[in-house]
Amino acid sequence: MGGFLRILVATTLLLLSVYSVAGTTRSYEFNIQLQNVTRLCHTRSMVTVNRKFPGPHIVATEGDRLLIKVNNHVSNNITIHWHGIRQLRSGWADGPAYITQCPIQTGQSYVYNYTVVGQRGTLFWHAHISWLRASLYGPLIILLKLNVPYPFSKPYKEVPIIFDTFKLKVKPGKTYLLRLINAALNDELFFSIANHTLTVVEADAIYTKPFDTETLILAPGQTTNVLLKSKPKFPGANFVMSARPYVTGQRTFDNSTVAGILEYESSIHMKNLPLFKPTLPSLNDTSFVTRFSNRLRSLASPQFPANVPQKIDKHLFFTVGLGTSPCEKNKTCQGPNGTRFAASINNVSFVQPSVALLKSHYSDQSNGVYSPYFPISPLHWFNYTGTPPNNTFVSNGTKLMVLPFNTSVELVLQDTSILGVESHPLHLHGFNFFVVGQGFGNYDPNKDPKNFNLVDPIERNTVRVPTGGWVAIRFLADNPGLLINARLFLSVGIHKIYYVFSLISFTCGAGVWFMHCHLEVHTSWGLKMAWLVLDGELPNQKLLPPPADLPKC
Ligand SMILES: *[C@@H]1O[C@H](CO)[C@@H](O)[C@H](O)[C@H]1NC(C)=O
Ligand SMILES: *[C@@H]1O[C@H](CO)[C@@H](O)[C@H](O)[C@H]1NC(C)=O
Ligand SMILES: *[C@@H]1O[C@H](CO)[C@@H](O)[C@H](O)[C@H]1NC(C)=O
Ligand SMILES: *[C@@H]1O[C@H](CO)[C@@H](O)[C@H](O)[C@H]1NC(C)=O
Ligand SMILES: *[C@@H]1O[C@H](CO)[C@@H](O)[C@H](O)[C@H]1NC(C)=O
Ligand SMILES: *[C@@H]1O[C@H](CO)[C@@H](O)[C@H](O)[C@H]1NC(C)=O
Ligand SMILES: *[C@@H]1O[C@H](CO)[C@@H](O)[C@H](O)[C@H]1NC(C)=O
Ligand SMILES: *[C@@H]1O[C@H](CO)[C@@H](O)[C@H](O)[C@H]1NC(C)=O
Ligand SMILES: *[C@@H]1O[C@H](CO)[C@@H](O)[C@H](O)[C@H]1NC(C)=O
Ligand SMILES: *[C@@H]1O[C@H](CO)[C@@H](O)[C@H](O)[C@H]1NC(C)=O
Ligand SMILES: *[C@@H]1O[C@H](CO)[C@@H](O)[C@H](O)[C@H]1NC(C)=O
Ligand SMILES: *[C@@H]1O[C@H](CO)[C@@H](O)[C@H](O)[C@H]1NC(C)=O
Ligand SMILES: [Cu+2]
Repeated sequence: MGGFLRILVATTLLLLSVYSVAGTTRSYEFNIQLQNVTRLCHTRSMVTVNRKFPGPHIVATEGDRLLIKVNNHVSNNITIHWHGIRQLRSGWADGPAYITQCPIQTGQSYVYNYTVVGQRGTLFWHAHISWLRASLYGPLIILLKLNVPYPFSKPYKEVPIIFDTFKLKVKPGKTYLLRLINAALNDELFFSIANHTLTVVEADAIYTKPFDTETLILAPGQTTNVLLKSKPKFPGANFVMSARPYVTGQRTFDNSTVAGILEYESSIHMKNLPLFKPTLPSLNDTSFVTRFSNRLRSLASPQFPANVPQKIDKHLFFTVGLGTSPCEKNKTCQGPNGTRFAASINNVSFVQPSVALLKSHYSDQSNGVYSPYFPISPLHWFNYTGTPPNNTFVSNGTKLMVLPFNTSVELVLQDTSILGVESHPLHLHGFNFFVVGQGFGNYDPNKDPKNFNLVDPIERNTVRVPTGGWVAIRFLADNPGLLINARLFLSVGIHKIYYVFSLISFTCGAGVWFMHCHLEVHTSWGLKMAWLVLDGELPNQKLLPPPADLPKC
């Protein structure tokens, strides 16, 4: 990456100015403070944003720049992640601690500065360091540009629902858009409203082909927009809205049912109305979950196309699952036979570095911080979902998968049976991906690709690796970079070609994008890795320089 002269052909400089005319700047201030919060009869002191729990709503319109100033007034280190935001060229604002930034330490501030490009819908924000997202989270809602309609009829009202606090009062004969966010630490959730059918229209801020269902399933990190049509007339009843976990592995879980109430507004005040409760699938109803996942399809309309990569440059196969590490001396560990619980991807349990990976790459100081050789497949074949190997130990390291700009990737994520099969919601930062196939047992590279959906697969940022199964995803590694809208390009009619002579200095940009299980317990055991996507050739395919206030380690 030394200093040498490169000749670049750039056809896009003018386009950049076309893009930058859009949007306004919206500023928010997050004061990280302790607050006593009472939940389920217990008062606890919690780390909060602006003494609110859940935290404030961030609302932006597609094309806006967001400036969110985070002031840390607590003793914990803090970072905030904008879950699902692509962060084109602004990787410094992504948030995972020691991946794209050092933590904001006590008394320090950092301004997250990014533009929302080509995205609209429901996302959320949360802390991305240790377990702090337990209390630091809130909705992030991207509104459509003025005069751009929804691809479904306009709802009467929109309601964000994060499962711990929800009460809903509706009028008869109206359509409501519910923005459902699963911000739980460790629980996938079923959700249902008694006597009401819901129409799914969006998942992870991507429009879906609408479909009706009584029950939804959301993994931690997933969001879903649904339309709720209220009954045409006052029903003379109240309806329970329930959320309850879907459980696969053997670990302990919170088996309680969170309930809210759907009430109808009425001119007459009525007491002792009957209360109806929904019937939820059983805690381990994997066949419901599979059917539901298979029904999710991208809208794939001319306006909102599904640009599924058709030609693949890089085929990758990652096992994901649990394992063990030796217990440190003089410690007691909870794992089997006195070992320590661990989790890994391709048998590499991620070791968190003590400096931020993005900065160490950018300043060419990555020696000894990470290895660029993340394995493209497991080192040894084993029957991934059959009888597990006797040796459950994992290896460990800080390894990155390096991709040249614009690599099209197909990644198969395979669950393992080591210490038991379990569903793992994998979240990829910096990208949406298409879920082209899934199944149970071991992935078969000869048979399974024949059944891939390359037409209208669901596009999302978090996908469940089925318990004892596999999922195949595809994405284009175009980040850092700016999406070039070809139609806009033609309609604006710019045909100038710029020859840019640029001296590449000793610094070199990239995107460093975290990928991890969104069950916090598995992340803490090491079920995580990072991708390093190199800058492209064009000026607008490069990471911008780090902001001056980027925290230091
Ligand atoms: C929380 O409650 C404790 C005990 O009542 C009190 O000492 C503390 O000042 C309270 N903290 C806040 C931030 O209100
Ligand atoms: C936000 O980032 C943009 C693009 O790098 C920059 O021009 C602008 O000055 C930044 N704003 C603040 C307040 O840091
Ligand atoms: C709600 O559903 C229950 C069970 O299916 C049914 O018995 C009841 O009549 C329904 N009530 C209303 C108000 O729709
Ligand atoms: C939830 O777990 C507790 C304790 O393990 C148990 O007593 C209770 O029966 C469980 N409840 C349900 C609904 O499974
Ligand atoms: C689900 O749980 C029930 C009750 O605990 C059990 O009888 C059943 O075998 C389980 N099903 C699966 C597929 O694990
Ligand atoms: C472990 O504990 C023993 C006895 O308490 C002590 O002598 C020894 O130094 C400890 N070892 C380490 C590595 O801390
Ligand atoms: C624990 O030890 C027993 C006996 O040595 C062995 O059979 C078993 O496989 C071990 N379990 C794990 C998870 O290593
Ligand atoms: C893997 O294990 C499963 C379940 O025990 C078994 O049905 C299958 O035949 C095994 N596959 C291979 C290739 O050994
Ligand atoms: C595990 O250990 C048992 C007993 O030592 C042995 O019979 C078996 O073949 C081993 N399994 C594997 C997969 O290596
Ligand atoms: C994982 O790596 C450890 C340490 O190198 C090794 O002992 C173990 O056999 C490996 N497991 C698998 C499934 O490859
Ligand atoms: C990495 O693996 C080695 C060898 O098993 C172990 O001693 C060490 O504690 C592990 N490091 C971490 C951070 O888990
Ligand atoms: C906070 O982060 C800094 C920089 O990485 C680190 O040196 C320090 O130990 C951390 N403090 C806590 C309480 O984790
Ligand atoms: Cu997991």
